[in-house]
Amino acid sequence: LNSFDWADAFYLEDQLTEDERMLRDGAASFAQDKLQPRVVEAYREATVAPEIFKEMGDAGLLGLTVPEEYGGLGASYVTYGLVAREVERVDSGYRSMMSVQSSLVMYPIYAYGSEEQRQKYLPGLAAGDLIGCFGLTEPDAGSDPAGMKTRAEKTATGYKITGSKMWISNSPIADVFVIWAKSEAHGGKIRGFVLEKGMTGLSAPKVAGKLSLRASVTGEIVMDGVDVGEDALLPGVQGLKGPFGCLNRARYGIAWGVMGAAEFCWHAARQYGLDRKQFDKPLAQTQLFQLKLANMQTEITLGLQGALRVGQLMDQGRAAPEMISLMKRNNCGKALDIARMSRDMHGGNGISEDFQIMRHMVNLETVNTYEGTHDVHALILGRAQTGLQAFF
Ligand code: TGC
Ligand code: FAD
Repeated sequence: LNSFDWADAFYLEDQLTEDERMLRDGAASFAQDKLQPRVVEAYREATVAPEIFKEMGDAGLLGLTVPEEYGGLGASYVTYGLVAREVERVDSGYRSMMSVQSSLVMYPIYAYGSEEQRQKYLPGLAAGDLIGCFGLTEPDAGSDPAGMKTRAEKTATGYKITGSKMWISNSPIADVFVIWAKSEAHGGKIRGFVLEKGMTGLSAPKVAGKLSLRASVTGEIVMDGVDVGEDALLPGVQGLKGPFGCLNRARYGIAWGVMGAAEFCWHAARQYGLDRKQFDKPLAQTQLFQLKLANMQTEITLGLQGALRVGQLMDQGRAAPEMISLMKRNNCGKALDIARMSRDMHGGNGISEDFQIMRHMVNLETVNTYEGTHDVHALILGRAQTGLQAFF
């Protein structure tokens, strides 16, 4: 009989290259040594911790897929996913900090930016000396970003940008703001601009009262007639496919990341069930407990395998956005179910910060919502198979 590894049912390890395993192991050590010891307090206190970017940069975790000449590692998308899984095994907020910087700030500057913009920003962002944020969502334009009101008006030397963005990860501590606005000079098309902290009219107040993703700071971006030069425009893209090109990458990373959070919750439930006795036997010896563990193992095994497949297709340049919607939606929804189940299986201890399950559970509520809600991704998949769009 072939052996069965309960924690790696389909031998995911065998399907990775040596480089992928090596970079993954480095990220796992970083996450456990540097992030895990601070997360419980950081979450409770909602600590703003800009120094984490520098630590991530030193560990080589920022802009992994960006070529080495700009400070990245030129690594595969599979590696990027594996790293997201290790960081989110600790906390979704830390993975969020990393994925915004990598997929939503470095990627558009690399893919759509001029050579000057690449040279100016990418090395500092890769090192974590600069912190980036990505402003697409607005108070009245979330699932429907085409409804954005932010405008770029042409001036003699560049543009004047007016509008406000809402729910922006990292914005209160950001140095570099990639923002999306409708540009009258380009027929009202959506264009990307790179703004910098300290520009007149630019501010980024923190969103207070967040009960989820508390280890990652979230803010607004207020642009009150911010004057920028022509050099702030990202020249290489126009239309919604600009921001969506970035979202494809971040959503893909999330599909892996949430499996890390789910694995944490699953392993914790298994161990708790082995350790805790009720009615004179371990909880893990009851049928209901084992059914829940089997469901968790099944969903995580399938979720990881699907994420790996999409990553390999991305590395081959063959991934379609719908594949990413399928995995982002499935894995976020399943991870949230698993976290809720694990919370229940821990009984009263499940609500304690010490057991860390409820933190993951509450974080996953955000992850299921941002980067396209669970239902919005269903509509993307529904449209792809019927040819009928049901958004409006
Ligand atoms: P639609 O007509 O479908 O498309 C408009 C144009 O965009 C192109 N496009 C894509 N291009 C590349 N990749 C994709 N995934 C693309 N999806 C669409 C499309 O080809 C078209 O191009 P063109 O040249 O023909 O104009 O647009 P729609 O307005 O009907 O869109 C509907 C919908 C629902 C699919 C879309 O708007 C959507 O996905 N909404 C969700 C919004 C969202 O995901 N927001 C995320 C904000 S960022 C964030 O949450 C960061 S959290 C990060 C963290 O902390 O980790
Ligand atoms: P809405 O779009 O108003 O949706 C509300 C509900 O209606 C959802 O259940 C949704 O599924 C449903 N719904 C919407 N449209 C339809 C429809 N046509 N049919 C059926 N149901 C529908 N954005 C950024 O740009 N940058 C960031 O860095 C960023 N970070 C974030 C960090 C956090 C902590 C959070 C919470 C959000 C962040 N976001 C960011 C914003 C995020 O992407 C949006 O919250 C998300 O896209 C949903 O938009 P909304 O909140 O306006 O909800």
